[in-house]
Amino acid sequence: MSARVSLTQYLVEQQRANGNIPPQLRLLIEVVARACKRIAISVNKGALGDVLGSAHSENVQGEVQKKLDIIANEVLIEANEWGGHLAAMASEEMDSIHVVPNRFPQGEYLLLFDPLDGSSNIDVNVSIGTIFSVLRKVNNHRGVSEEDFLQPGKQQAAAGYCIYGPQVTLVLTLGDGVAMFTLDREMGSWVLTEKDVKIPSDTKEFAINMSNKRHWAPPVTRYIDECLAGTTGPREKDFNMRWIASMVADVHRILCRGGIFMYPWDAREPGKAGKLRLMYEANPMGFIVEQAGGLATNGRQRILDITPTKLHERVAVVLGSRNEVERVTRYHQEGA
Ligand code: AHM
Ligand code: MG
Repeated sequence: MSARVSLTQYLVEQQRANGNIPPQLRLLIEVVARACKRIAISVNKGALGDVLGSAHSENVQGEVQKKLDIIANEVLIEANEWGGHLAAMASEEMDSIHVVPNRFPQGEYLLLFDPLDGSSNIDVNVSIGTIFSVLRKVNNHRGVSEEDFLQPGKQQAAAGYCIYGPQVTLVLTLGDGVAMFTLDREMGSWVLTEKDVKIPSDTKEFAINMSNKRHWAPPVTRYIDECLAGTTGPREKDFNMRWIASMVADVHRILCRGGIFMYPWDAREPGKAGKLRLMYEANPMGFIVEQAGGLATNGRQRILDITPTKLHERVAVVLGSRNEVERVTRYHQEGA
């Protein structure tokens, strides 16, 4: 049997090989991974713990929060605020940033997260996840403000997600490829189970919420209609469809076997940008997908090039297998 490589060993070896993981960043990744283990325990308790159902509160986007949204948010904050690796955190579930309290040392990184992605799946026992993104605090001034977070996604130092599914898997990029770690529940440790993850450039599988079709822009309708036309249509092949309604689970499938994921421009949303959040969902997933050889755009522009104007900004998302994302983006450029 080949030797098992732990997350710690992987990070140490990456640092030796590439020098791209300063001690604060390594601590940050290990702390987030540990927090994900705690969240996994709560997720697994389900109806046996007091974790299911609504918390009867709303987040800044006006969405009703689930108990697990709040539990996961608290676990991530508590785990991360004392270590000295962070200046501040931002979360999909908090109105404004959480600055590391004065009683702890301030670090040089900023952490952003969607603590529990796929909230609508919590109570029905379908895969959900935690998504995170790491930025450097680039300004050297004392203190930290929301403005420090408004950096384009290409400046991320690291990004990852943890999927709570049949297995608990942590997927990580530090800008040098993508690695997957599976949680060994008996040992309580993360074991490297896949490195240099690559998304196939071609696919016959798309993921989109078809019930929104009447709200899409013409380029998206054209792309999906062509997929649905099958072997006698312009694509001359049959496509399969999957929609889990947990971005983490849909992206994970794409990393494992290819595919295209779209949460497009939507005529109902304010600003019509779509549903997903740039800084907690699109940027980290865009970074991971690019590092695995795929592409991520908003239909017109590379996601990682967008400079955010506010913390909770929404964005249209098209990501996954390179040739399909290029096609959708070309249809947007052609106007339909
Ligand atoms: P959440 O962060 O509140 O859970 O919302 C994001 C989720 C994504 O994981 C998923 O792709 C999408 O919302 C599903 O939306 P819909 O229910 O409109 O299909
Ligand atoms: Mg989410």
